[in-house]
Amino acid sequence: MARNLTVAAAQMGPVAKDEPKAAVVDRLVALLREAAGRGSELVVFPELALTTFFPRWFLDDDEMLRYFETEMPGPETKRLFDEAKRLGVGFSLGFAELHTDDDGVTHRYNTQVLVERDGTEVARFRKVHIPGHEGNEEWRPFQHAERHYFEPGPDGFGVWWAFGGLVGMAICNDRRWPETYRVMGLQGVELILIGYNTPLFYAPDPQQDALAGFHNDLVMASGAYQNGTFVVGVAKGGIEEGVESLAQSAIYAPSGQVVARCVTTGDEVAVATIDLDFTRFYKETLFDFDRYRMPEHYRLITERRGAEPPAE
Ligand code: ING
Repeated sequence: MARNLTVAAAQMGPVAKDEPKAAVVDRLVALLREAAGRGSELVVFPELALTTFFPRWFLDDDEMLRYFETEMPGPETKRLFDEAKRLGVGFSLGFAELHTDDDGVTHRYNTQVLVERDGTEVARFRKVHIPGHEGNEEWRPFQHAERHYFEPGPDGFGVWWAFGGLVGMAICNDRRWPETYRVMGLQGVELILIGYNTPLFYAPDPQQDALAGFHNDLVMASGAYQNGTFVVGVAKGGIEEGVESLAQSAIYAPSGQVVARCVTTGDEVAVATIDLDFTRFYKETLFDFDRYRMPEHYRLITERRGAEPPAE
């Protein structure tokens, strides 16, 4: 019996530094409505979807805080939540979160929220791998100062029953690390939702620039294949405040194949109806963890890996 789910990659083009949040929310609502009109039940928005990618500058606290949300939904984003509920569509949304914990400590996270079709919040994921640098590095044509703005999420990678299956989340740089997929794979994940903002110029090693699209597909397709899960990767792309970022949002099957892909660098919806039971063709054959990768195998592999080099 198929467990069909129609998902949409809701890619965004650039968000200008001074673009009013109301105008950005208008764009998100338009993408949501287009996706719903094409039968989507779950719409995936990019990382930091509400604002320009502000870590490209080194801002002082006052300037920075304008880009953070103290509540989600808040006064400016509530209409996105209301419209999704009215349409009976769920979504995931990336945003900069100012969170005060039970001890009264305020944290700054790069966050993605998952909302079900009835409007209930399923979960919040806070980005684990915070890339870039902490200080203002004058040698760079633009900053990637995420480590100045965000602290790593404290909860790692979880999975949740939603949309008829086991759903997990990751954000941008998380998608490059194998642990991201494996930790969720070991929890049986069937669908991973990822937003990203990826500049095409990588200052520490510009040789990688020409491989940006290849590396993007490589990590999400292999993460999908090696863990028997669907992966949805959604960009905020195009030339944003003078910085060109990768688009190429796509939906990947557990086979590693691309099921649907955006073809522009702007606001664009790519939709696919996926069968979550298709994951079983990989989870119950090639990648049957219980059969082929028992816990003791990990001990053997790690013990061998620690071997010392032979004495000179
Ligand atoms: N962005 C980038 C990413 O991992 C980056 C950081 C840029 C890595 C360019 C490599 C090359 O896609 C975020 N926001 O994590």
